[in-house]
Amino acid sequence: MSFTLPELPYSYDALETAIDAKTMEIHHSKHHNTYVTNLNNAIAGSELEGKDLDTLVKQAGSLSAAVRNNGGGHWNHTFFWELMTPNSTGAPSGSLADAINASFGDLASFKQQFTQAGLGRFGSGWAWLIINTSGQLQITSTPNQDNPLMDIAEVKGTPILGLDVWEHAYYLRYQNRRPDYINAWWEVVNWDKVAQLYTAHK
Ligand code: MN3
Repeated sequence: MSFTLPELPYSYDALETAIDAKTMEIHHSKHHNTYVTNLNNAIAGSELEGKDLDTLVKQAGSLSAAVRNNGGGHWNHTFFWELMTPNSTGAPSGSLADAINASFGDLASFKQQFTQAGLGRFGSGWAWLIINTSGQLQITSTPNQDNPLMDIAEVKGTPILGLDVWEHAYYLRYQNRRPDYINAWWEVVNWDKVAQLYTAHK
């Protein structure tokens, strides 16, 4: 069994308020697709073939760079697409909102700290909101296509929100202006999905 590129849950132009259709198309059909292809090539004929993606990612430290980078790339992008929607509620509600307020003060402070994690990631990588190994919400970031599920992650936990801050995620519209990209991205966050993940993993 090999890995396949998942369909987006919306059209390429659905997030236009934050991310232009051309960027979405290239990001999904070229970048993500390449991670899938390279992952399949990297595990073909090896003992890793047939293992599920979570299992691979969690043992990243003992994998080749090709499997770690492309497996992480496939996991991260599959996750990222689901965390955006053209019908964002704009803010979390219920137990997720309570947990964010308890951990970060209020939503504005959370957004500011998460944004800072994305801006502070030098070069390419991701910002994350995770449930850490103590069961607490925590903001972290990872380089390249690493993620907090990986055994080699500096801060480990289960991601419930993630943001791609590679230049390929925003360069066509925003060029070097990563802060503008992150600022606009908040408008398309799928808070219902974040809440689902929070409830499932807390
Ligand atoms: Mn990307």
